[in-house]
Amino acid sequence: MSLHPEATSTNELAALDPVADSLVVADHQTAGRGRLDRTWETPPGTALTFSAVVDPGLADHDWPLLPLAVALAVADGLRTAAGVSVAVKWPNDLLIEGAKVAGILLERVQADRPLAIIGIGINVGLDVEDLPVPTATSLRIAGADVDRTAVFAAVVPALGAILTALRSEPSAVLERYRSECDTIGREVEVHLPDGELLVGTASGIDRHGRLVVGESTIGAGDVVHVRPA
Ligand code: BT5
Repeated sequence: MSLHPEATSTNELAALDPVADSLVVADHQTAGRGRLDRTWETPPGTALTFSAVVDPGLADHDWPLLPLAVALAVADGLRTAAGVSVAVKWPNDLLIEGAKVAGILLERVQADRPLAIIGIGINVGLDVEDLPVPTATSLRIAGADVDRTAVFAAVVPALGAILTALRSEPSAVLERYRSECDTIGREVEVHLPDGELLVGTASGIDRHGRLVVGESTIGAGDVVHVRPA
């Protein structure tokens, strides 16, 4: 494990020399990254920001399940460490009462074999005035008085466990995701990468981890939960 008092982005650092089974942790990120070139911002000392580099040992067709599985693991870790009720929004946002407490950025890099860089950002000790966006929350705001080390100590083994499960029985992990994903059954707005907006009821998750909305299956997009269907 490498621990950095300050880093641009742990995903970026990990990608410079990706080593399987390593962890890159930053006490603070100065250029934290979200998906699609967005930013992930957290004030110093308040958040857990790290990346795990793993060889998931998956067939190519099961790689799309990885981001979903990681969301289940982070949810498990948060429940264990903080006793909070966490919901998973497709594909891998972790919500408490509809607000985002953690985000995941998964990247595939080619080393001697394909490796996954699993970036995880968890809002731990932020107060309301620290929130980077109004749609965010933190464990502290949710009433959990827990430190970053305890959250890390719960999330890392949960991640190991889900990766083992995914390797041995991907369909069982997908089934668990389907039963836990809070998006299913809701009316959603999906902002697609090409700028298009799709509105409908999310009816399920297909074999490849894509969200099914009406006649469409969506591999990538930003979902807004409108209301329960
Ligand atoms: C994500 O992107 O949710 C992935 C975030 C991954 C962050 C981790 S930290 C460790 C590792 N190293 C990195 O550089 N990144 C990973 P996305 O779904 O695109 O969400 C980004 C959007 O969430 C932003 O555009 C903001 O609207 C919002 N946002 C930014 N910071 C936030 C925060 N701390 N909490 C909640 N929402 C935030």
